[in-house]
Amino acid sequence: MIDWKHINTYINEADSILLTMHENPDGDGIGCATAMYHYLKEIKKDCRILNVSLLPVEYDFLNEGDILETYDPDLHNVWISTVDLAIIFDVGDYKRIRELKTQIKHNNIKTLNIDHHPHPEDHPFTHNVVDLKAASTGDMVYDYIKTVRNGKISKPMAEGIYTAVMTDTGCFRYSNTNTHCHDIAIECIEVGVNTTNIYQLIYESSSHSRVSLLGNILQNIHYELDGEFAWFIIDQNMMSIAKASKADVEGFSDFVRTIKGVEVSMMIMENEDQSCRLNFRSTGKYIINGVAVELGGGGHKFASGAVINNPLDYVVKNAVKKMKKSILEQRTGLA
Ligand SMILES: [Mn+2]
Repeated sequence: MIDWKHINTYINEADSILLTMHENPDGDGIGCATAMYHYLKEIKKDCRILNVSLLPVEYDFLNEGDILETYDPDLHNVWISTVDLAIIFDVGDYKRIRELKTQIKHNNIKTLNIDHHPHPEDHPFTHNVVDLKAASTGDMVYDYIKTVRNGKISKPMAEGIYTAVMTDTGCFRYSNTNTHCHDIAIECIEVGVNTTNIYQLIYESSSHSRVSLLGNILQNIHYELDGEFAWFIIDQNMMSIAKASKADVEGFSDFVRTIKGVEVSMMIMENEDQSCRLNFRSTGKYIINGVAVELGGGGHKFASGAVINNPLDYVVKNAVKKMKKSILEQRTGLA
């Protein structure tokens, strides 16, 4: 059990608090940050949410009052120099906050990591709060707020928490979904969160570019190991033909994983700078974060990823080979 009362002392001691989450943030990171922001404002803390990436448009509804800011050294470095504590949500790997990490170090700011991804024993944080069993980091932020604050959570907090839990459980469908997720959802509905609206804003707002890119990908899925392993490539050429942006590919690996017979899906995406982003999803039969770690990334047992500074051809060959080997080894273990 996490001792949230004790963790609260770190937050109480700080007057000025920076909230952040991994680059290319998803609903969990964004929802945690806004929920915590509304709580910290309520207890009169000086606080700001900064992220190195632009906010994906589908999460605009959480950005009332422009509280989700994209980090800009000219705009923010003076304020950051006054910060006492940085709370980092859902980061998975500390380097994924990019330049903010440099600023935090430069200003000697204490860090509180709140995450449901594994971190090494020799983690770089002042305080490391990890719950691997939590379906989302949003579950943890909810637990914190419920411990330190009386009554039901407020609606602005609930909108962030609901978004976090909904997106990280694939709308309460993935194997990580538990009674706690549903209990949280009940409270969110009770305080007035419009769950249908949030669902539609996030999942029923595909751009034409996204659909066009998806169409291209679906024509070119590679099936291996009797169809249990499905992988696909997105290169820069496909991106430009579809006029797609990075945010347009979110959820593609989840989609490919839903194909009948597929146990593991893998996306290999070529970034603008020629590095490659890998995404792995598993239905639960095979553990896939081992391969992600081998390739320099990390994540959960059944949802993980990596960024590799190698050309696409090399990454495809290497990642496909490693994943096939891992699945075959696990098959032997299962037999
Ligand atoms: Mn998460």
